[in-house]
Amino acid sequence: MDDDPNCRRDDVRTSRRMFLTGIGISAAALVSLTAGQSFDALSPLNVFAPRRIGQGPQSLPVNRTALQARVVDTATDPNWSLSVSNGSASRAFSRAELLNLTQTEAVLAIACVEGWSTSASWRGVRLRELIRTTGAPTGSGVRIRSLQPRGNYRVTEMGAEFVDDPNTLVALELNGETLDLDHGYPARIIAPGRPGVLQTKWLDSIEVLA
Ligand SMILES: Nc1nc2c(c(=O)[nH]1)N[C@H]1C(S)=C(S)[C@@H](COP(=O)(O)O)O[C@H]1N2
Ligand SMILES: [Mo]
Repeated sequence: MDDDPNCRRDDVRTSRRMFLTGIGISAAALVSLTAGQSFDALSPLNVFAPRRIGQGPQSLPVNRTALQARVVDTATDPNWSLSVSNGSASRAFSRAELLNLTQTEAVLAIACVEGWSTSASWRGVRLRELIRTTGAPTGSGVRIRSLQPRGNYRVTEMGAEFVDDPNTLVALELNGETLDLDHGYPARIIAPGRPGVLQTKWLDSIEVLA
């Protein structure tokens, strides 16, 4: 039976067809992944690769790099701190101080309108616990600012339903490592069920809304 030549030919044809189908699928996936990209003159070599799923740092795509967002200097400043304020009550947390607070881990997806969605393991401080240090009660909304000097995603607001979610984090680590600069180092927001555009990277301040 094993030596039946017809049988072998069939097997060869079948696997060749499967192989070609596989190529068709990956080419289509690549086109749909890259179709919405804009090519930034700032980093002509770096724009294509990072957005392919799994090809960015820490196995996660990057929509806008730290270089493109012009945050490299401010985000790597050793004197960086995250300002958390609630009216006149205000505190500043260095990265080391944030790491000293209770850390929570959550597997959450980033879903970008450009057409990709990737899950990752995030670790950091619960947003609701962080704002509690300024006396903010549950049910508070916040305004979140990025270090990014300009652009659409530098300021976002988050309603209490997301702030109070125990998996909404000020993330400091991604997939078991220090957050990569392109993923929002020194700290970023990650919350369940929010569009990617609201998962603010390179945090500067969090302000409790009255
Ligand atoms: N400050 C800032 N945060 C940002 C963005 C940005 O351009 N600036 N892009 C957002 C968008 S559109 C997405 S999809 C996610 C992508 O996160 P990642 O690059 O870590 O994968 O970050 C979000 N956070
Ligand atoms: Mo996005």
